[in-house]
Amino acid sequence: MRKLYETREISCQPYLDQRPGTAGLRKKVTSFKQPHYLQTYIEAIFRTLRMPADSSLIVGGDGRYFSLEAIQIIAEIAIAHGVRQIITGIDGRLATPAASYLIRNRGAAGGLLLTASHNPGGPDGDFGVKFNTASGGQAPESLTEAIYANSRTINRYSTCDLPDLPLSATGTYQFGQLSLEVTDSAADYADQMEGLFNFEKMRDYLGSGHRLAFDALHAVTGPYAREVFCRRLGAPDDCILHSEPLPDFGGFHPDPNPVDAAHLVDLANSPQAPDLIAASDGDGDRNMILGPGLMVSPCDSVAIMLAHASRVPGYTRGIAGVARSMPTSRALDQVAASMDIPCFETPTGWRFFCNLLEAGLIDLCGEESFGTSSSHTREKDGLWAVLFWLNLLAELRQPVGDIVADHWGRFGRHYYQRQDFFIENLDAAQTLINELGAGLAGLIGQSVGGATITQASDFCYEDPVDHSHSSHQGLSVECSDDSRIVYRLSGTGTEGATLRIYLEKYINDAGKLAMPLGQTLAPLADRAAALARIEHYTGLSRPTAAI
Ligand code: G16
Repeated sequence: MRKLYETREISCQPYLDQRPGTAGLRKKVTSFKQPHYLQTYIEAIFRTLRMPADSSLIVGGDGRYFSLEAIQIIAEIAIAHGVRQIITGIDGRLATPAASYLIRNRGAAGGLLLTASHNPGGPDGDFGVKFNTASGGQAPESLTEAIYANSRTINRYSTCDLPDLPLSATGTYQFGQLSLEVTDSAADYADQMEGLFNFEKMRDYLGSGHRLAFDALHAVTGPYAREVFCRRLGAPDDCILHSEPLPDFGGFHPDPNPVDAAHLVDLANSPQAPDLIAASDGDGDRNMILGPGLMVSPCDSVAIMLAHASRVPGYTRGIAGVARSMPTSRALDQVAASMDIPCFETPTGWRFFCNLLEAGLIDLCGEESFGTSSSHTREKDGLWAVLFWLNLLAELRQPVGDIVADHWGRFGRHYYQRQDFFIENLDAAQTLINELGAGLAGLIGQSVGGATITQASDFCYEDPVDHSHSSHQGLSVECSDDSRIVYRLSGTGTEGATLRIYLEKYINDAGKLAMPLGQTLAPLADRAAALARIEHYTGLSRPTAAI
């Protein structure tokens, strides 16, 4: 009979498909359940990292299907690699921003975040593993590539047998040399938020007839939202919708956007619309902000936050700089320029913000993909963004729509939309990008749809801190009518390919700031489709979704 805690070696065949995408390794649950699949990847992480003996590790995630089995497997491999402490949340649940905070706060060697973020869960859904470094931030590209290279060579891994881990309540347990701590990360998180926002003012606001609706989409944020909004801010229990975390997210697609969370757009457009409506995603790092009659574009949201940052206690000391991903609209740049602070343009993927945050070059950053955060953590943070807006509403006592309209009146409006084309054939999608990329230089000076192409480039980035280079990070076409089109392939899907087309048109004419979005961008969408010959390569004449 095998002895508990005794390290043993298991032989296996390497898997060749474990290359992480935009944010960690994401695959179907069925892939992760293949024999030794997760084990191989975890072994590759440990071999690449060579963590110091006696390290602590944060392990946990959005609680999706397969999480509990994964935590058990990871703990057994971790102990065989000398890890002496694992900290996790109740039922193994840790929101991504809370995990990032715990890594930093507890001085852990890093964290294994078990999430496929906004991708659906359940036995036929997706699972994912993301490694975060001791800084709390996502592993940089050089590290994920090294892990991938190692994963292709793994033909044995070290593990041991542990009893079933008791994860259902807080406590500290000892298993041989491993100490397991199950912590209430919602309380830790709420404490951190109390240091950033004016809770008294928000309590007054909510206590004086203003209403909030927060939809946790049956994902990880329910307990956090209950702690923050109900226990600490006095909001009624029923302001949290779908608050119970479920392994399959209750069938929701846990992506807070106007297509997958259309019920919130309906609520915003109804006569009963609360003053602030918000949602987060599977692992709690994305946010969607709505007010009566409108959804705030994530690109506008981060720009508005910057414009009003001095009203929020955590940011009164000033903002050193800001950053956005390349496809995100330039609304943020406009505000940064008015404040005379730098605005960095990075490739898509939160990991690219981490060096800038760590070096103190930026304090606020955001992406079109419903992610916003600040230097308080090294991940994007859904509830933090909702609290920022709630704090702003409590300060300004204006409806969300008026705050947005005032912002456009001051800075002009960046009309913005992302169109997603789901393409079954990955090769067809890659050919489209390759062909468009190869012809970029020839586009400059051409006339399209009444405008002239002024710039066309394949975005590459040099990190200002470590000077690493990342190439082929999206194709950008700018036109003389203050418009821009960006093309890139999604890096978070688990089947086929999703071509993302980002449309942006800047208008600063007071009489034209409230035009219908779709209608305003329709000519640009036609231009984008024609330039990339989308129908020719994919057979698709319309986007699968417009967000
Ligand atoms: C991840 C990254 C984000 C990025 C997004 C884009 O989000 O963390 O920084 O903007 O992917 O995804 P895609 O490559 O599909 O456009 P998440 O929330 O899935 O972790």
